[in-house]
Order: sequence, then structure tokens, then C-alpha cells
Amino acid sequence: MSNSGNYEAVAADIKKLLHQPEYDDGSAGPVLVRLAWHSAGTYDAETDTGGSNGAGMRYEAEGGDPANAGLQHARTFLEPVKEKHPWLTYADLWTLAGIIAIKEMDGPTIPWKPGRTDYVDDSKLPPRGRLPDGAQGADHVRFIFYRMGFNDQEIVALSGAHNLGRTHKDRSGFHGPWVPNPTRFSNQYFRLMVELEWKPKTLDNGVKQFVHYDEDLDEELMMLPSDLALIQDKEFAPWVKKYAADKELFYRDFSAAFAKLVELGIKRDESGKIVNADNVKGGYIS
Ligand code: CCH
Repeated sequence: MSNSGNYEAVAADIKKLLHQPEYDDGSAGPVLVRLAWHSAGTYDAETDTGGSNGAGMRYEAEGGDPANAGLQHARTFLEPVKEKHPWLTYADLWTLAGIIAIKEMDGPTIPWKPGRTDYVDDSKLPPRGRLPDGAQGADHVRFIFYRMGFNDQEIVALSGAHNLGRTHKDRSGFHGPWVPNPTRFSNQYFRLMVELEWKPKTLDNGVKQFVHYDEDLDEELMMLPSDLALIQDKEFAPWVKKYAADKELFYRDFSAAFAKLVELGIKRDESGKIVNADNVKGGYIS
């Protein structure tokens, strides 16, 4: 058992579990990034509900949302870390794991602060339908991300996470990775979106996506309809092109947007201590 508050020890243990030769492309990293994002991406600024505080995905109401299909793998990967560091909250573990995974996969450093609680306030449980639907277009994507308080530039930057991992037929119904090397963070998703020709394809389950056959890989790369909406929309498209051309800019903007994502709904005092953990007996968990 580690000392309470030893986040370096936690980070080291997260790094150690990323290599998973039997799983997907050999890394737990991408699905951990998705866990961090879905834990936070339920936030609604107007009602101040949802967000990473509370780790509500442990329960059926949120965990059983079809949009969260497959994320049990991510939670299972992290369970030994929680067992070894029982003082750590799931809400902190999930957000930190995403950030460590991004860095370990060659992505940017993302600032992260601890202090989230695992207390689930039923009145703050997010309803289903707060996470985006890949079958839809720019209006839907804006509706979802504006609700959290993001602007067009931040939406495009965050979408660059689709450089990682893949879609699974048994989870979302879509199939395949976005890029040839889906365990290495880069701006390739934007470059391929701009450079390649994407053809519509209806899968045998009736799901529609866009594909590009990669000869070297002998595999089809994919884009969701919601991905290609970024290059079709006149406000989003300039950011896609900027990030395709400038990896440094993308890393900087992605880091800032992801740091904002995992802080949604969390209020801190000047010392960084969370002040709206009032629903937890004794307040702040240190
Ligand atoms: Fe995503 N994402 N995402 N996504 N996502 C999927 C997989 C990943 C949408 C839909 C899907 C973000 C935004 C969006 C990741 C990170 C982020 C899948 C496949 C769908 C569908 C799930 C499956 O079948 O396993 C839509 C729609 C949007 C926005 O409109 C944002 C923002 C992030 C993070 C910053 C990552 C990583 C994956 C890969 C997961 C894996 O298991 O490999």
C-alpha cells in the first residue's frame, strides 16, 4: 500500500500497465484516454451537472450508457492501481490515467490536479445522451461541446485524440483505426483527413462510416461522419488545416483543452484545493 497522496507512485504504476500485448494494438493507452474523456464529457455548464467528479461510470445509470460500451476494459486495467493505492479516488485515477497514457504515447504533457471525489450525488447524475454520436454532423458536435463550454477551436483540438485507438463493431458499431499507428500520439489524424480521399461505406451491420484503403497496411483506415464534419464545416476546417500543418500548435492546444476537460465542474481555491466537494463528509479528500 502506498502513502496517501503519492501521485508519482500512482503514475509509475499506470505507466507499467500500458503495455498489454494481448489487447487491441498492444496498448491500454487509447481506451484509458477514452475513459478519461467520457468520465468528464458529461458535463453541462448550465446545470453544473456531470463531469469527472463522482466517477459515476462505476454505476449502471452511467456505466451502462451504450455510449460507454467497452470502457469496462479501461476500468479493469486500472483496478490493480486502485487496490494498491486505496486512498486514491476513481475520479482522480481515471483522469490521471488518460493524461499519463497520452504522454507515454508521445503526446503532450497535460497539467493535472488531484482532489476529485467519488461521492455520487443522485441529483447531479448526468442523463444519458450527453456524449457525442459519431453518426452525426457538425451541428450535433457543436451542441454537445458548447454545452460543456468549449469553442470551435477547442472542439477540433480535442477531436485530434482520434489519432489514438480504434472503433470496435461490438462497442460502437463502427470498425477500424483512424491512422496506421494508433498507439502513437501525433497530428496524423488531421493530416490524413486533409490528404486522403475518404469513401462512404456501409458495414454489414448497417453502420455508415468513411474508409480509405491503406496498401502498406493492407487494412482500411476509417473516419466517423462526425470526424469528417470537421473538414466540411467552414468554421472547423481552418483549425483542421492548421493542426495538420503544425504539430506543435496542435500539441499546445490539445494539452490546454484536455486539461480544461478534466476540470469541468470542479471549483478550486487559490491553493488548488477543490471547494465544491461539499457533499463529501469532511470535505476535501487529501
Ligand atoms: Fe472518440 N470515439 N469521439 N473522442 N475516442 C471513439 C473512440 C475513441 C466520438 C466517437 C467515438 C473524442 C470525441 C469523439 C477517443 C477519444 C476522444 C469511438 C469508437 C467512437 C464512436 C468506440 C469503440 O467502438 O470502441 C465522437 C462522435 C466524438 C466527438 O464528436 C474526444 C474529445 C476524445 C478525447 C479527447 C479515443 C482515444 C478512442 C479510441 C478508444 C479505443 O478503445 O481505442
